[in-house]
Amino acid sequence: MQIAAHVYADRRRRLMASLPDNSAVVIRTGELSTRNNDCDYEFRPHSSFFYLTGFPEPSAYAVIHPNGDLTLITLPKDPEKELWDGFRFGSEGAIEHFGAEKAAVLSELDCTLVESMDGVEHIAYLFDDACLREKIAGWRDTLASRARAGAVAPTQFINLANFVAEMRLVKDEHEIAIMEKAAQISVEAHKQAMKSVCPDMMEYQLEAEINYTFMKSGARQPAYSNIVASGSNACVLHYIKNDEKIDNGDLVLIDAGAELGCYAADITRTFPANGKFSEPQAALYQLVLDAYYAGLKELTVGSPYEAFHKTAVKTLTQGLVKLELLEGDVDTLIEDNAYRDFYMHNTGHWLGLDVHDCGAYKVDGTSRILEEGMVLTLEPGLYIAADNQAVDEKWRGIGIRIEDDILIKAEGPYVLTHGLPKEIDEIEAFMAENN
Ligand SMILES: [Mn+2]
Repeated sequence: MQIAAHVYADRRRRLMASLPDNSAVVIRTGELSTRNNDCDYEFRPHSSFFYLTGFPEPSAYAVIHPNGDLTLITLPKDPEKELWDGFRFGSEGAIEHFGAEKAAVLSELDCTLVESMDGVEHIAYLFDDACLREKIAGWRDTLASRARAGAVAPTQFINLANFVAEMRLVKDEHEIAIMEKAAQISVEAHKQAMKSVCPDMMEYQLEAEINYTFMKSGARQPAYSNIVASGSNACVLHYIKNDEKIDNGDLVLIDAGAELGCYAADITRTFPANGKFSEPQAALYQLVLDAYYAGLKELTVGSPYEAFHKTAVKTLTQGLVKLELLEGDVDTLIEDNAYRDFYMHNTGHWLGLDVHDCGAYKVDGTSRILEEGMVLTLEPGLYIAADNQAVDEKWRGIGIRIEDDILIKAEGPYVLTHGLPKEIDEIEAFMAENN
């Protein structure tokens, strides 16, 4: 699923319209990174670079000129290198397939950028790219040193981050189509895990079912490191070792999503290794599910971003009091963050090219208002540490999270990750039938 070159051109036009007059954008995708010795990790483009160009190769730079034209600076065509490492588009390919008006190769980077920046007042780049910052300073110095020859160096530097983030926050129809596909591949993977789990298998053996389904379904890799956490490992929020044995009676928490066309899905399900929730597991699970539904209701156009988290926290705190895991007045407990012993993360995050996608959560100090086309996760959870002596023994070591990907639509929240069991009886019936 590829997005057509004219869609990227339109994004560049909109970006330039949001920047001051006589601005140019400079952005790079980054380099291959070494795993060990002469082995590299597979390259994955920088998300904002990819969003603006669609160009997939490492080491590339892009300049968007004040008139909206694109110059791509890429690795050169090189038959010897391509024999070993694979195809490169080169300058001709950059123009033909990616809509660049001009192209250059990396050996021409400095002269191309000095020429591009001459006479441009504002340079917009990502301030967190320290390597690019240093290069831009060098190109500026070169122009300044040529002032008597008529060169004009830029005087203003703008952080590109917020401008691109505002655009990436609202997904277009092409992005939504890819994200729903990534979501549905991930749904299949979680179903496959529920079908395949059995006590005594290793967590990574269950993870294999996830990766197998991603790849078989057309997604080359996960969007982030899979979490397959059995028993109290589920209380470690970013548990990715996945190397322990799944015990009979454990809950298994799987947080895994496929990446497709550089877009992420992000799903968590928690289910019993033996197909049947114990009573305390079911009580906590139902509470998390109640918080999920309470949060879902707040995911509507015009609602402030913070509303669904607040609602989820309220539901969880009420339930924790009812289950006698907390004691006291609900509002006071919320004010005192008492729930944080059991619920220490937020109820969601933006989702897109990055699993924790860009986009400010607050605007002018207040919570952002949800708009049609925004995509976020809804992921309430509860985590009772195995060594928590303050609670009844039956709760200890239970970790639960339920996470779906939600598209904000005019008619209400749309669950991109639809079709994956999450009710207790639904999960138990699905596992009884398929496991
Ligand atoms: Mn998430």
